[in-house]
Amino acid sequence: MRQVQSTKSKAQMKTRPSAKKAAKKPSVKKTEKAQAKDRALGLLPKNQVLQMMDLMVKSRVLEERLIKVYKAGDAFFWIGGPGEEAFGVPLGLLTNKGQGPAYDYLHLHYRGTPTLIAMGMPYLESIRLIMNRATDRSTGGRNFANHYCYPEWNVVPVGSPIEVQYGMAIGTALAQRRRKMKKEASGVTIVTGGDAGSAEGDFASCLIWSSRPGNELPIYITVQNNKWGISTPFSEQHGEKNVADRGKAFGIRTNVVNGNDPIESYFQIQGDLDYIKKNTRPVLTEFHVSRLYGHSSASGANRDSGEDPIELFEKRLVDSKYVAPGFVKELWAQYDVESRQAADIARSEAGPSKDTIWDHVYADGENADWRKF
Ligand SMILES: Cc1ncc(C[n+]2csc(CCOP(=O)(O)OP(=O)(O)O)c2C)c(N)n1
Ligand SMILES: [Mg+2]
Repeated sequence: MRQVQSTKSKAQMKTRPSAKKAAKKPSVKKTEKAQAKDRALGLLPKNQVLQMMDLMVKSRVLEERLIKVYKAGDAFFWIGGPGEEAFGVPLGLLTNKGQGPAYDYLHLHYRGTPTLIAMGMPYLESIRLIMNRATDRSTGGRNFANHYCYPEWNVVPVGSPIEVQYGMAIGTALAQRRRKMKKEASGVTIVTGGDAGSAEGDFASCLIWSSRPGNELPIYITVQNNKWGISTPFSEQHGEKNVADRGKAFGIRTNVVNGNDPIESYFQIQGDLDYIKKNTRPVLTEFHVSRLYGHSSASGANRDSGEDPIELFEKRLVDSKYVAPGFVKELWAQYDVESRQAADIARSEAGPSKDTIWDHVYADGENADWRKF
């Protein structure tokens, strides 16, 4: 079920690094390329293309607000997904959102904000999490930025140890396979994670468990390859050309796509999910994405080099006259105001009290506090 959200815009303007300076005259080759891209845009209804642009900006503004919150001393740590919007937003739009195995499960890592934004998460909920407020609905103010948990949308708690989500995802996928075999309504399990984390055993376990002959799982294994694991480059760690190639040994359908192109991502994700639902078999797709603010606040959270999927998409929309120049700047300013207001609200709220430290550690709080054994 796709979530359709309206595109709002206000006239307030905010200064942003200006769009690419006046270009040289495009060569014939470049013009042909631009036309080819325009044709790709036309594959989706215009309102959906604009909705995607809107959500990508909405997500980026939130991430930049989270970074400001951290830098202002209102949070201990930031980690997030600026640069992954062209993958995360289509994923959120295509997820069948709901609670229980009849819907899709999301086992996300800490770069999942674009997906949550596309699913309808309000700014305030993300900002309460990074500010560790008692009102934080994901963790009660007890975890890092971007460690979301939305039981009613099957967004299982994001963990800090990397890649464990690939092992956990097997569980929901197995439950969904069993339902499917009984002809009960059943969704798909979706897991996201980084390239470096694919070196962990959990990733290998995921490939093995999802492809057991006769017991193949309805699981969408995705890797967001930003070519870095903190400060270790992909090129120095991976003998395999693509992370996705590892799936081939298990007979898993694999793909490598440009995750900085929201249209390409959209159709890839849509096709992959359709295949998984139809065949009850896994797919492994690797999305090449950018990491635009470094690893986390631990490395400074400053703007880094790299392709910006929002700038690229904006240029395509302007070139094909979907939006006027300045449209994105206006949108940006509107969301910036919204994000500042949300931060002001969260700042005024209290942190968790010490008597809540054991809440939600075990089901129903049973035996949670070892001092009361
Ligand atoms: C099990 C475990 N080992 C190490 C770490 C420290 N750590 C946090 S993020 C990270 C790098 C992850 O890189 P990648 O999987 O490519 O994801 P990215 O951060 O690039 O999105 C590491 C090593 C951790 N959190 N958990
Ligand atoms: Mg990485």
